[in-house]
Amino acid sequence: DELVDQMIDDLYDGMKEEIEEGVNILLSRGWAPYDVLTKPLVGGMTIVGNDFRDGILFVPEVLLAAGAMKAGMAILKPLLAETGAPTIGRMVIGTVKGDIHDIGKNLVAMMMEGAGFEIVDLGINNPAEEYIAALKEQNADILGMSALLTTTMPYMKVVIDTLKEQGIRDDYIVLVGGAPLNEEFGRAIGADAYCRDAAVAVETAKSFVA
Ligand code: B1M
Repeated sequence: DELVDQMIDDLYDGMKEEIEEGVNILLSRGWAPYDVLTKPLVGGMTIVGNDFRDGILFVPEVLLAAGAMKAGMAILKPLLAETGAPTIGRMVIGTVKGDIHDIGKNLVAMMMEGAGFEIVDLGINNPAEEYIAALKEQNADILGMSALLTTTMPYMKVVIDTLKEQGIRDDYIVLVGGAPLNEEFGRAIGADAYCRDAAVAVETAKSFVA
């Protein structure tokens, strides 16, 4: 699709308005919101990530791309959350301490909301105390943690260990996700499940609360 290719280029170049326009055009052509999210937006961000890794793009450019991605997501959010599903559980979600990546976490929050979960979004850079206070205050069922850096993902274990020390680990379903994680890591730190992407997070959360 020509427009999708154009949007991938526009995302790469951080062209916020063009992304908004492209999202609206795809929707008007009858595209499902989830496909608009995954093909041009997540697809574009994958290319940005590769070039960032390879030293072709730098933080300022990546921030612009992230801004364009967020603008597109803002249009899709109400559509993804529009299922009218009854509330099936409450999740506290946030990115771990030391980590400021929030696009993936926002996407998970959005899709979970669409599936009927109530979401308490703690944002980025969360210490264990922050998660735990929110879990208690909000009487949540699920804890979701996101990490995008190999240097911050071990902090997830700190949070789980703190829950254990307080004797409340088993009061919550703990789901973890983020690009550098895998199944084995999830098991090793004592999470209930690793979620590869937002759709898997929804399915996994549903399977636990059902
Ligand atoms: Co950063 N960054 N970044 N970055 N960045 C990565 C992660 C990196 C892989 C890029 C690279 O080198 N290829 C690399 C990490 C390398 C490593 O750890 N081994 C990296 C680096 C090094 C850094 C800095 C250290 C760079 C620097 O300053 N020198 C710095 C760190 C700052 C910090 O956090 N302390 C940094 C900064 C930034 C920006 C600020 C410029 C920007 C973030 C903007 C923002 O988030 N608001 C940024 C971005 C955008 C990226 C990449 C390009 C894209 C991340 C993203 O949004 N992906 C990323 C490269 C990459 O991942 N390929 C990169 C799209 C998103 C939809 O996917 O987040 O994976 P993702 O989420 C998925 C799944 O992982 C899963 O579901 C989501 C949806 O399907 N998931 C969950 C995620 N969280 C979940 C939680 C769940 C369940 C599933 O809970 C239940």
